[in-house]
Amino acid sequence: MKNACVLLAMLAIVLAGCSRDEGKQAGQVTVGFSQVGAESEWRTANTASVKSALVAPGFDLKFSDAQQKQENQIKALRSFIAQRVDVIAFSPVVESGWEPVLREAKAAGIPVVLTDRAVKVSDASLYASLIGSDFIEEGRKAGRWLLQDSTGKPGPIRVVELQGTVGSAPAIDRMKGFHEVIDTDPRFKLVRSQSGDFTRAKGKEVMEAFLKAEGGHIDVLFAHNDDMAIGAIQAIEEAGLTPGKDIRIVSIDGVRGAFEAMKAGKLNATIECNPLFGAQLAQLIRDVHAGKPVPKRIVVEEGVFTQDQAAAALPGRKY
Ligand code: GYE
Repeated sequence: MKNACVLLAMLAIVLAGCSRDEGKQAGQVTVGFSQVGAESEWRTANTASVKSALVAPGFDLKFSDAQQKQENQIKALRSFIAQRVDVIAFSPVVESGWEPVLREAKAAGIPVVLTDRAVKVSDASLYASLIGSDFIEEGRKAGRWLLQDSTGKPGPIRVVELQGTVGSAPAIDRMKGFHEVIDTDPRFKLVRSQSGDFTRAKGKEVMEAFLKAEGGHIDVLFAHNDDMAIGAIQAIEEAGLTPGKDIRIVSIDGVRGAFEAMKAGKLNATIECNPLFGAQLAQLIRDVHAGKPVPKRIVVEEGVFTQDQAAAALPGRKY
């Protein structure tokens, strides 16, 4: 079979029928990567970063998009196990419900690397490492920015919150970090908090409902990502209010759209969440595959940006 394949290649005939191993280059690591979806600008940048790092000849990447559904991710993971990839990497859409499939991977001897989002499992040996941001700290940074920006302002300060995907690590942790900070100041009143699933369309829809329910009496919006904030900005404008002034807005990610909104005075601050860890992930996968010891947690470094910095920072932004 192998000789037959070589012959076919020499004759420039399509290599249909040859198995993966026969086509694989020596030392190449086959990686099954299951991505959350394409719900946000952040995710698009993350996918591009991962895809550009996991390339031949070092890697053979099998990429699967779960369209924000856990059942799709579980199916993808099972198919990676059946194909006997060398390493599985995935960004889990939600935190819970992974134990059975992770046990299957472990039984098959396939190491798993988590990217971006965490899982809740009782046995930490079910994954090798998690590379991604500290979402609790991001929530705290948003809270600290709000406290500082509210210096001298009288209470009550009416806050609404657009949460990310229900049950996802960033939604749970950002909420936790933010409340940890603002709950120390009795001027802040959380009047509404609901999921906008990390998308612009839902962010707009939920903000419309908030504005209606509160008769426009909202002072601050905290959105768990920039895309939802951008959707909400539209809803605020359509309601005849001025985003960034009538309603101060802080969100998370630091995508280009957020910098543009800040430059236009419509968004007040964004907390950076860096999606460009493809190269670091590639190294991590190589190490895991080689059986080297790796840190259980790799935290991506990030900052805070405000309106006054937006115009200067925008040209240098890479996502
Ligand atoms: O903030 C959001 C995306 O998991 C950090 O998911 C990621 C989040 C990011 O949809 O925009």
